[in-house]
Amino acid sequence: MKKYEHIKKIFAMALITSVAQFCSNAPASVQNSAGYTAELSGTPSLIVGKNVFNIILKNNGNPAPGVILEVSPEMTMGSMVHGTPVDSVTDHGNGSYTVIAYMLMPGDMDSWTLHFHVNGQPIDSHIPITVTGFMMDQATFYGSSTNDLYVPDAMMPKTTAQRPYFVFKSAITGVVPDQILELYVSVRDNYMTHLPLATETTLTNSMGSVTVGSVLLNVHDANSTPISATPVTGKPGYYTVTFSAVNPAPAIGVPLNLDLNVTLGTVAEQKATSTAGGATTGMMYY
Ligand SMILES: [Cu+2]
Repeated sequence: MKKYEHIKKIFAMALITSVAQFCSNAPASVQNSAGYTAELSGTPSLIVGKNVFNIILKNNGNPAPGVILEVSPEMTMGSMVHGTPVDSVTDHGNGSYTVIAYMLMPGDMDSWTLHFHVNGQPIDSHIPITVTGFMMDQATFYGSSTNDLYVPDAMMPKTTAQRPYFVFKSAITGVVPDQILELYVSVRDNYMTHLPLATETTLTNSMGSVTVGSVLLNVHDANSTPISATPVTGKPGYYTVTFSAVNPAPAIGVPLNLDLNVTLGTVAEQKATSTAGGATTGMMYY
């Protein structure tokens, strides 16, 4: 699939997601995409952070390529349900679809489940999954400006909260000291919808919507020198940092420090590591 088609698809899926959310609470109006079934290919070990896995989609038992497949990992925490960032779903043309999803937190099969939509309609298949790993496998930041007050649950539009931003490792390439770290940064639009954080991403807030004007992500090297990450062209939400003898990478498993500055509309803000404000340097395992 060509890159731009891929990106168009992600935006199409985002629209479908927002429609589907309203439908899911009104069972009488839900049309199922009958006949479709989804299953996991193999038994992937899913972790907090980046996951790449394959879904086999069938229609009445036959491979079902060529549809818009939306994959939604959902976590149930008490009375609250939330999703997680899904970067892409790639159709291989033979009924197999590769999913890149970033899991926010660990959980057992009672808490995490994969749900699916085909061409915007839910299907009956859902797959309980187990996610291992640690909260420190990602870094979380929060906004506090009025522009960053968002509506977590579309069914409760009067309830607002401070918007979270999530940073994940995507890839580490090259040999020490010339290593390139690729990060994926996602921002929550509501509990179920997460978007890549990039210039011109439009977010829903308590006043309507607001557009990301700029993103500055600093990654601290082993000497605590901040290096500003570079957005990856054509891959919204992805940023790279180049370590070198001058800017050495931390050792694997040692915390990586970062800070995140985002302009929403015209309001620039350095994001904090808790909703109470204060600390601005986030931490995750390298
Ligand atoms: Cu959770």
